[in-house]
Amino acid sequence: MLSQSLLEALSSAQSICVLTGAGVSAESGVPTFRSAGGIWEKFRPEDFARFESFIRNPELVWEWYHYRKKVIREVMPNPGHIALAQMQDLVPDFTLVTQNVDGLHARAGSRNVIELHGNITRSYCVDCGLFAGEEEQAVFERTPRCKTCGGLLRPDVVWFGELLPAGAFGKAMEAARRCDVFLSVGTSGVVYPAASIPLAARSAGAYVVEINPEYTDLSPRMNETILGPSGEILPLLVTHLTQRASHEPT
Ligand code: BV8
Ligand code: ZN
Repeated sequence: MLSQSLLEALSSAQSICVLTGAGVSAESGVPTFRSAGGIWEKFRPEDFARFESFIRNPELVWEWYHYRKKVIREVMPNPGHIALAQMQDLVPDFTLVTQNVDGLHARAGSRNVIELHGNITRSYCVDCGLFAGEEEQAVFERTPRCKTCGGLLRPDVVWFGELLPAGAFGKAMEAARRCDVFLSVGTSGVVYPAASIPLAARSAGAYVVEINPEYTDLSPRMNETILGPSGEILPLLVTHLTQRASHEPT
């Protein structure tokens, strides 16, 4: 199933970097944004994931995030998340970068995940900046308010036109530039600057593999695209890396 060139690249890889998008959570039952049936079909990304839209109609934007938080509470990590959590212990240098805000990588056991677009389980006050506690999160008020100053709470995610968390993008680019194998998993590659990370890996000489049931905007720039669901493909890579580990001199 895996190409000879990928098997060779994995056999000698000391450093692996992975970028994931919404597709890696699809098999857990979390709707993606842009593939058929994705949530963006009802909610256009540029309209909903934007601060101006939020201030204009916080209730409507919160309705979308309450829906997504509810979905995320009810799902489990899938074999793709679990494979990435296993992979981190099979090479000396492993970095997982995600565009997802669902926290499923950490729930699967991945450590030090670089969350480029924030995390939907955290909210903070737009006026005083204070983060809301878990208990405040639990209440699905239509427009949650800050307990300290009464300001509007917002999800701790990166909206269009907003900067990524300080340092996150730089750390991701460093990992991409030093890795031997780069995996771009479950992302349509349309949102920047995240989509430039696999391209940086490619130009730095990594073997770059895209894992997605469909071709994407990035496909022509990859070393190869494996057309399949990440929940099936990623465990195959882990099997190969595990076999390699068992043959290595201890
Ligand atoms: C910034 C909020 C700079 C969190 C999101 C013109 C050209 C280029 C860029 C721009 C431009 N105009 C503006 C920009 C910049 C803009 C941008 O990229 N726009 C795009 C749409 C053109 N980017 C920004 O604004 C970023 N900030 O640039 O700031 C700056 C500089 C100075 C001063 C101020 C600012 C901020 C970007 C973050 C936006 N936030 N969401 C949330 O609510 O989630 S974007 C949203 O899309 C999500 O965060 C998501 O993570 C992201 C990417 O989507 P994907 O993860 O790829 O998901 P998608 O559904 O698209 O694809 C899923 C894929 O999975 C599909 O390919 C499908 O085939 C596949 N799949 C399905 N099933 C499976 C599968 N794969 C594997 N297995 C399966 N089973
Ligand atoms: Zn406040």
